[in-house]
Amino acid sequence: MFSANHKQLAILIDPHKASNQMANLLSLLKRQPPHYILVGGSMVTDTTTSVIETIKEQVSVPVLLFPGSAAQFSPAADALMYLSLISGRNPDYLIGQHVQSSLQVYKHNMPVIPVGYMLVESGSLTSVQYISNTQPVPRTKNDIAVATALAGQYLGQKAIYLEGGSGAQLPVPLSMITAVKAHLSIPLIVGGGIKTPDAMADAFRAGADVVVIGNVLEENPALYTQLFERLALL
Ligand code: 1GP
Repeated sequence: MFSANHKQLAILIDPHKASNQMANLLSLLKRQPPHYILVGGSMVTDTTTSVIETIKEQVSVPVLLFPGSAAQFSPAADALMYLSLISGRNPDYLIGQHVQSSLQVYKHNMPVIPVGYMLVESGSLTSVQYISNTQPVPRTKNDIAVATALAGQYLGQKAIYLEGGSGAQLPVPLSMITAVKAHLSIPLIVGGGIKTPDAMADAFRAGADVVVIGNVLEENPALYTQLFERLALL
């Protein structure tokens, strides 16, 4: 699904925070669709399926579940990002949540994309760090990031996600993106704290195959048009 051959933009919608702004954002996404829409977040909500259905009524792109836990499974999505939190040492996010959701995946014949998910220190404590009870990779330790990403690839992950955390103060360091990308043969996803077209372009130039943007569009949906137009110039 994800490609290491061309630059792709993914928009993250957190159903827990979905507000009136979502309608504005969806009308922009309908006009100029991104490559993917991710749906998920740290909190469980009963609106995940209805948010996915609303998105799918309006925008014809793959909608991928990006769950914070097994409880966020929804059969309405097109595929499930099966995240292993490989930067952490919490077995619940390495196998426990997967065991809880796998029978649902089977029952609904849901396509899964195994993703090695790596939290990277981003200036302050993030929700995902707090909720997952794991330590992020230190932002100056590119060697640890590379070793972790390679381990994920060798374990069979189909993509690596370098994550600063939603609303991160600082995005993933560009030198870390470049170092990790240089060692991988699977696609590299980067997200967390990317708030401007320039920051998106920098992440792509550093080596990201997919850039994920969420939080800033909840505050300012109109920024999407600038992101889309900037992507076309890369
Ligand atoms: C979070 O990487 C995504 O999981 C997107 O982050 O919400 O900060 O854009 P933002």
